[in-house]
Order: sequence, then C-alpha cells, then structure tokens
Amino acid sequence: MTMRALIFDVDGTLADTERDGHRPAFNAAFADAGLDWNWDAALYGELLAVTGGKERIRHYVAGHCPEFAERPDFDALVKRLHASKTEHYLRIVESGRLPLRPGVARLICQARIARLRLAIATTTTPENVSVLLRSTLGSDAEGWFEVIGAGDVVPAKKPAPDIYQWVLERLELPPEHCLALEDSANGLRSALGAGLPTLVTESEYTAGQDFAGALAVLPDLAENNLDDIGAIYRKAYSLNKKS
Ligand code: XBP
Ligand code: MG
Repeated sequence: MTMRALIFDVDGTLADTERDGHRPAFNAAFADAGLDWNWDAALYGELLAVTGGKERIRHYVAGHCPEFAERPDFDALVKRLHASKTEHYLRIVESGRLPLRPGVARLICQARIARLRLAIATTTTPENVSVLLRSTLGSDAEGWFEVIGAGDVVPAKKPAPDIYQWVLERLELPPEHCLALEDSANGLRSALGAGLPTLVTESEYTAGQDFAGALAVLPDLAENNLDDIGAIYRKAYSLNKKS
C-alpha cells in the first residue's frame, strides 16, 4: 500500500484556532448584536462538542435560552451572527495571532518535496481556510492543496464522514492511499467513517478525548514527536496483517 495524499483537518490540527480565534470572534459578534452572551473558555470547550459555527450557536441557544429559538427570524439571525463572527475571525487570522502548530509547516514542506498530494477536510467556513493558509504559509499556499473541503459543502458535518468522502471523491483516491490528520474525537470519527487511516495530534481542547482507532496520538507534529509520517502510515497495514 502506498501513501499518496495527506488530508488535513484545520481547527486544532493546522493551528490552535478555537480558544483565541473562533471564541473571541463569536463573542464580538454577539456584542455587536447587543446580545449579552459570552462564551468563556470553559463553556466554549463544552460547545465544541458540536461542529460548525451556526450549529454551535443553535446548540447554545437550545441549552441556555431556548425561548430565543421561538423568534420567527431565528434562522436569519443565526446566519447574520455567524457572518459577523466570520468577519471578526478573519481579522484575527490576518493579524497573525494564530500561528501554525509545531511541525505543521515542516510536514507540509516535506510532503511537497515527496510529491504527496495535499487536501483539506474541515468543518470551518471556506474563507477561514484560505486566509489561514495565506497568512501562515504565504500567498500561493492555498494552491498547494488540490482539494479543500470546508463548511457547508456537505449536509452533515463531522463526526459524519461526509466531508472526508467529498474530498476523496475529488482526489479520486481510495481512502487506503491517504492519511488523515485530525485533532478531535469528532474529526477522528469522521475520518474513520470514510475508511481513512488517521493520525491524531491532541489540541488544547481535545486532549484526553477517545481516540480509539487512531494510528497514533501525538502531542504535536514537532520533530521530536514525528520523524517519519510514512512509518505511521505503514502501521495501518502492518496492524491489519496481525489481525
Ligand atoms: C472546527 C469546527 C468549526 C470551527 C468554527 O472545524 O467545528 O466549526 O470551530 O468555524 P475542524 P465556523 O476541526 O473540522 O477544522 O464558525 O466557520 O464553523
Ligand atoms: Mg479540528
């Protein structure tokens, strides 16, 4: 079996974007709308159980102010809040406050030299991916990724496998020739559901989650933790040989 492509998750995998990126962006959008909602770091960690920003807002309302969902314009309000949040988030990303996690740039560079194909499978909004890649890897970085599957292109977000299946279809590769890189149990379940061997790097919000089925769980992709991603990929098949 030959590894031909790496498929990266974004939030928590490429960069630790949640606590100091998405979270303050949500709070700024709520303040702009005159809402006294404030997601502190602990509450946000709970809300991350639900992927997708619009879905997360709805999940928060259902658990904290269900009467709000009775409003006739609730759907439109959620969309407006999320659009405002995305504007705030893009400014945070463009400010350079969200660097790539350790080892990510090195791995992408090594993968390009080894002529591995690159793709992205994420729940976040497509524009968030473009700006993060540009601001961390440079203006041509987006073009390094043949397929970018993001946000609402699929009906069901992670942990559903849809986004990884969407990416595999466009790569025209079977899952066994790819390796997914994820940070969360939701993301791992999504990748495994699409049949992908998966490497997990725990992030600040996902440490200690259930990563059963991952090829390996690492603190990050830094050289002292990952010296040969090919060896991790090959584990997928040596493991199968034993079973
Ligand atoms: C993480 C998510 C996203 C972000 C917020 O995505 O679940 O919803 O938290 O981004 P992944 P949006 O780990 O799959 O990259 O508000 O744009 O959804
Ligand atoms: Mg993630």
